[in-house]
Amino acid sequence: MSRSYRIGLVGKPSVGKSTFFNAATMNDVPEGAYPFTTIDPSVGEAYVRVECAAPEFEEACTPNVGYCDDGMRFVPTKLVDVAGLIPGAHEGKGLGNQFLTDLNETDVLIHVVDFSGTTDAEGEPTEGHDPREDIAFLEDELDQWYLGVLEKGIERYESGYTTEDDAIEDDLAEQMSAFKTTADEIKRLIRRAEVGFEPADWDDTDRLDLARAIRKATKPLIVAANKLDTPEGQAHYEAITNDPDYEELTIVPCSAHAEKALKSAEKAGVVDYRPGDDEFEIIGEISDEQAAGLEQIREFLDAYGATGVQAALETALFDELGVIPVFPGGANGLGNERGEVLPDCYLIPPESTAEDFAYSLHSDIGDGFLHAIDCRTNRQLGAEYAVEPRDVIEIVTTN
Ligand SMILES: Nc1nc2c(ncn2[C@@H]2O[C@H](COP(=O)(O)OP(=O)(O)OP(=O)(O)O)[C@@H](O)[C@H]2O)c(=O)[nH]1
Ligand SMILES: [Mg+2]
Repeated sequence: MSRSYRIGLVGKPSVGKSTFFNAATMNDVPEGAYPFTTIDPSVGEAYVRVECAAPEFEEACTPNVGYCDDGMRFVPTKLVDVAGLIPGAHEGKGLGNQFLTDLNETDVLIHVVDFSGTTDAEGEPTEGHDPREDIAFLEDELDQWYLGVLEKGIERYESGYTTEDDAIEDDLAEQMSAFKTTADEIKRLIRRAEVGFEPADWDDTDRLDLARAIRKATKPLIVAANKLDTPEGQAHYEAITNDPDYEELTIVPCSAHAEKALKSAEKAGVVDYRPGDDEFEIIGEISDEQAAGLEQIREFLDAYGATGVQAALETALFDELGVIPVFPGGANGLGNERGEVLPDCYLIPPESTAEDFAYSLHSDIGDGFLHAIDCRTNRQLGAEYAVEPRDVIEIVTTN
């Protein structure tokens, strides 16, 4: 079966991670204006949107998992709400190391940052805090954590603890296996860092640079600029997205509050809202207070195009990680023997080939792979074909 991806929400305390999590998953984990409201990580089901392919075939789909709303598939993915991190977490400060370990399990991170500047480095109320500090601290904290693990790998290599002819990349890959990396990848990163293959020659800067390179390769990250429903948040967002120092960083404007309010109003039958959309419709009786609240949300959507919760999830998974959504189909119609139409939309790893996709369906399908068929054009595709987002593909096998 195709694997499932885990998106991790990280950041200092009180930035809105749990609010984001609840908005995305419609769960009910505690939110609070005090640090360390969350202690144990929660895992929930969120959705990423993929434009459904069925309408192109003039069919209506019957999803196995998730749902389809007016031509938009909502494909489930795992979302993890991690406890807040504070500077020094890698040395055990705050709730410490345990929470860095929770991050091991994730494939990509959304760094939730309080752009309103109303919480300090430890999540306590303040004013005028610069979100740039938070962006830097989290990356430093992760780098220090990676560095600690890397140093252990170097020690292991230098002590000759493992077999004598082990190359450095083998020892590092072994030590860093929790980060889902391989000796080939480590070798590539060492080469790119131009530090040579003799760790005795690596100074502190070389080591930190290498730790950072491994972190970036194994734990891609985007920023959700949260609390943008505040004027201070909007001012910081303007400034930071126009600052050339932040050009490389993907920053998604976000109001977890707005998303949560819209989903709750939808549930109460007061509005018609499809998550991620840039608009909603009021369909029920509302008080003046509710009307004023919804009006503010409407202004937010007009300014930023969405609440940013869906956008952050999809940017992390599809743009930053490069995951490919693909529909298994049939060249003679999309239905299967059970009468289901386009029942699945799988999320497969970046750069997957048609053969990789066959293996992700089942090892027997991979083993028996003959060729694939592009169901839109009925064109035959070879084993090496690079699968593209939203492809509808049938696999033809020997069995
Ligand atoms: N204005 C505004 N406030 C928000 C938003 N999202 C969250 N908050 C508030 O920020 C505070 C902290 O929210 P939480 O979701 O508990 O933050 P957290 O990051 O999970 O905090 P810890 O669990 O302590 O690490 C709460 O008072 C929320 O109501 C938002 O989009 N806009
Ligand atoms: Mg929390």
